[in-house]
Amino acid sequence: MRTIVFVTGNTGKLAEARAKLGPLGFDVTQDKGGYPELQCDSLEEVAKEGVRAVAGRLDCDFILEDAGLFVDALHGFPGVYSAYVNKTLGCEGLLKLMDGTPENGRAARFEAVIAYYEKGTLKLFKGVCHGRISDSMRGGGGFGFDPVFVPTGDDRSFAEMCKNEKNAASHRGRAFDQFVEYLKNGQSGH
Ligand code: ITT
Repeated sequence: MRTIVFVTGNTGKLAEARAKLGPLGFDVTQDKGGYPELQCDSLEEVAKEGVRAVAGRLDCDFILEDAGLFVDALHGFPGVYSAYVNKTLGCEGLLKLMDGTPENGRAARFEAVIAYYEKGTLKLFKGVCHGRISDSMRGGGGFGFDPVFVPTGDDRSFAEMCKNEKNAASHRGRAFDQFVEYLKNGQSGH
């Protein structure tokens, strides 16, 4: 069993990483040391800055992941500000911002960028999941904006799915698929 150190304070992300990687023979351990999330224009930049900070204190290979929800009707908001907006406005606040937006104008996508720092070299793996913002909160699972996000091809919100169902469709699951491919073959990523 190979160990992967995941630098995250988010137990929802950690549980999803374990559900995805555990059956593939990887033991995911959490590092809660964190890193400053600088105000950057893209998830990739946030992740790269995070790696810079963590590489200074950890003496081993590690991953971290930056994710966000991009809502078309809000011109991509909350995007790189998703963690802050989730803490302050929450799902209810997001639904209020979307008040009056018709069904066909509620498109949104989740994006996740995994940064893997391996022996001084950085690799990025990106996953995207398209969907829409529902008109009410549904489901008790998951975390963050899961109760209001319905992935394309399903009628259920992420919070109504079990971890494996969410991982099969989600931005994080897709980013981890590429990461695992890289670990197996030593290729892809950028
Ligand atoms: P880290 O310690 O890993 O940075 P975090 O919660 O601060 O944890 P991010 O900076 O990546 O993580 O913030 C992204 C926010 O976007 C997160 O807090 C959620 O509110 C939301 N989010 C990201 N992925 C999500 C998912 O799969 N389901 C629901 N909400 C998600």
